[in-house]
Order: sequence, then C-alpha cells, then structure tokens
Amino acid sequence: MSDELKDWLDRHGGDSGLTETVLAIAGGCQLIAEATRQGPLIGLVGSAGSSNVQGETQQRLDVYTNELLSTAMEGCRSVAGYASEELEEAIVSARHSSDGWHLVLFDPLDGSSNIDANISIGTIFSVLPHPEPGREPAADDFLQAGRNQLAAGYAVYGPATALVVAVAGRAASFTLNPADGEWVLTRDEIRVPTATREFAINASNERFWEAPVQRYVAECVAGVEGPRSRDFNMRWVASMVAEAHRIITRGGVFLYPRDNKEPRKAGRLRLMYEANPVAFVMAQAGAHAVTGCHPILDVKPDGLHQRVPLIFGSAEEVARIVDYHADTSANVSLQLFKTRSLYVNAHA
Ligand code: AFP
Repeated sequence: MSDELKDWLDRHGGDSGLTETVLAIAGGCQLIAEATRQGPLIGLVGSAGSSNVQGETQQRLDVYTNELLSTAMEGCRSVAGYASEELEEAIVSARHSSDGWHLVLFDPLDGSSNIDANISIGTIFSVLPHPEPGREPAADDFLQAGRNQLAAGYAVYGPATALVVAVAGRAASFTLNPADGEWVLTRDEIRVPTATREFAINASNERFWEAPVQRYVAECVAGVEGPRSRDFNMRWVASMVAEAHRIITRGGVFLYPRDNKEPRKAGRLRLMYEANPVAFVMAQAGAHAVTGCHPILDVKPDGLHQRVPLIFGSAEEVARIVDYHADTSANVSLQLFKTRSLYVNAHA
C-alpha cells in the first residue's frame, strides 16, 4: 500500500509511465528498511567474504539488498533491464526485456562502512528511458547522460526511513510508516536553500585534494577571520545519501573531489548510480551538482562503473567552487591566503 506515493507519481510523473517503476523500487526499499532494522538479529552484519566488481569487500547487507532490489526489478513489467553497483554487467529482465520501457540503475546499499556501527545508510536509484522499447536492452543503452533521467532518488534508513523521489521539475520526500507500510508524503516541492554555512568533506584526504578545493575548505575553516568573514560548520557521515538528505533539509555543500590519492581513479563516487541520481534530485530542488568544472548531468558516460569527482548542494557555494576551479591563479591565492590569515593569525 503506497497510495500517497502512487498519487504523487500519477500527478507529476508525466507520460512516461513512471508510477509502476518507482513503486517497484519503493517496494524494494521498504524490504531493505525492514532488513536494516533487524540487522544483527537476522545475521545481516559483517562481511559477506566476497568482493564486487570494483574490488570492494561486500558486506552481507550489500549482497542481500542487491538481491531484494534485483527481484523487485525482475517483477516489474515496465523495467526492461537494470544495473547495480554490486553487479559487473547490466542485467536484461528475464520476463520484460522486450516489453519494458525503463532501465533502472541502483546502489542498493550506500554507506556500507556504517552498517555494523548502526549509522545511517541508504539506497540510490536512477530511471532512464529504454532507447528502443520492443527489443532487449544492450549494454550501451545504459550509458546515457544524467540529463536523460526520467526519475531518480534515494531512500535513507536513519531514525526514520525517508524516500526522496524526483521527476522533471519536482522533488518530494515520503516517510515510511512502519505500522502500515505506507509512504506518507511529508515534504513536497523541496527547495534547497541557496546559501549555507555547512560543508561536508573527508578532511583526512586534504593533502591529496586539488588546489581549488584546498582553497575553498581553507577559507571555510578560517571562519570570521578569513576571506569569507563568517564561521562554517562541518559534517561527515560517510554515507552520501545521508549527506544529501541533510542538504535537502537545511542546505549545505558536499565534496568528494578529484584527488591524487589513487591517481588512476577520476573520483571516488560512481557516475551512473550515485552521482547522476543525486545530481538529478538536486537540480529539481534548485541546487547544483558538478565535477568541479562541469555539470554532472552533462557528463557523457563511458562505463557502467565509471567514477567522477562530485560536488553538490546549495547553489551559491557550488558556484563559488566552480569559480575557484576556473581561476588559474588558485594556487597562488591559496598560498597568499594561507600566509595572510592562517599562518600570520595563528602566530600573531
Ligand atoms: P560504499 O559505496 O562502499 O557504501 O561507500 C560509500 C561512499 O561511496 C559514499 O557514500 C561516501 O560519501 C563515501 O563512500 C565515504 O567514503 P570515506 O569516508 O571512506 O571517504
């Protein structure tokens, strides 16, 4: 039963038949919410003893949630195929490859390192059009730019379970009522505040960041004495979904920039099922998402598991970070700034 979610999708989902697909994803998220709630009681903690295609150790919950969502996608008439962080190749639906009209990509469990510590985790999804419904989808059919997404969103399994769904021009948040399994509409027409004083970044990587990001964070940390003339707050949950939800709730900016920690990787986060869906949600809510220089939604994909640098959130802060990337004197100003306010003030 998800009457409020169904009504919302029927009203705002346009004519691409999204209701069925998003309800199937929401059904999968509901099962995941139940599984995460029980966690250790049903043995869903700890390593599964296997690795995924990116070579990352899979947790039991990664494997289980991938199965739940895969089953939900197999059972959905509108889904011709699907792809997951946990699966090397895209999967063609056994029953609906030739009559389904959507392709779904998902990260079934974002924030795996949080599972055993009982910290918020989530699921992220992206719905793309099948370019030629009527035939089996091919691997390349999945490699569409984020702008093509028909719908995207995420579930966050925190103190409450929230499902955020975005379709063209609109984003809304639903809260799962565990008593009856209903997704209750709790926030419609989400708008992310354009200004913020809160940023999220894994600061332990600072020495590996590119100069524009070092400059941005140094200026935030300098607070009222620095060039921004105001104090900033910092948060890091290590689950991008939880960060995204905080940002749509009260504004903020999230950065997982390109760095030279592992130079062969373009970034940490995956384009197709992490960056694109979050960028789509942000765009419908008046926020921005970029690689540093370019909108995420314009990145032309070249692989299912491709990584990208990702910076998203309140429009004014993201615009500032883009400006810093465009500013070729960024290295120089970082030096000047460090000399002027961090070093001199600290030793004054
Ligand atoms: P998983 O994809 O393994 O669940 O990792 C989550 C994540 O990709 C993203 O949600 C976090 O922002 C990021 O990793 C946290 O990574 P570190 O805290 O290790 O930098």
